[in-house]
Amino acid sequence: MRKSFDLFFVSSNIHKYHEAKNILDSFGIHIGFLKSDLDEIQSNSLHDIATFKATNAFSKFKKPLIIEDDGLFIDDLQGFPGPYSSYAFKTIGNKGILNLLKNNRKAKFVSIITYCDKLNLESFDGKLNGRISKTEKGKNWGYDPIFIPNNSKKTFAEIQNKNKLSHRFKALKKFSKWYLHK
Ligand code: ITT
Repeated sequence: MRKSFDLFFVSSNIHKYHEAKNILDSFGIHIGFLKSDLDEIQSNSLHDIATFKATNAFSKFKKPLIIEDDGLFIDDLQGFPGPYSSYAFKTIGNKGILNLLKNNRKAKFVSIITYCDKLNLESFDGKLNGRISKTEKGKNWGYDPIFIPNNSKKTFAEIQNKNKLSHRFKALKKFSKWYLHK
């Protein structure tokens, strides 16, 4: 029998869902997945993009849901790819990013989680500082093989505890606190 859920994660990206599910399970919140390629507005603000995505998803599915918008912001590239992280990954990829960098390798990952239901529209952010590695290390999705979180020598793709410290974990922790008391 199909399990029924009170909350759904809407995304085209199954990796984001798997990580969000793992994190939210640890807070006692169980989510279903609605795979959908949501329209995105072009904006320099992850928050505005996330709000648009969430309201759009709610008008499509009419169920309580969360969406996530992420960006990798690289200091030496004035914050690029930022809100364009998905497009940059699909076009120039990790090799293209590595080719653009010289000495300053500081970067941060940002996640915005937006919840939407009939009555609420709420966003929660998570930020994680780190740096871009000199070469790709380890195998995992997206920018994981080139992002080294602060206080680590290993990339996200090489560490075991990504879901305990990531930008996604931080945003979902704030969300969980709110959701469980709403
Ligand atoms: P949606 O359908 O949910 O929008 P998406 O993949 O397009 O899926 P984003 O617009 O949030 O999602 O794109 C952010 C991109 O940043 C994403 O495609 C990955 O390439 C990258 N990214 C985000 N979080 C990451 C993580 O934890 N590890 C590696 N790469 C990540």
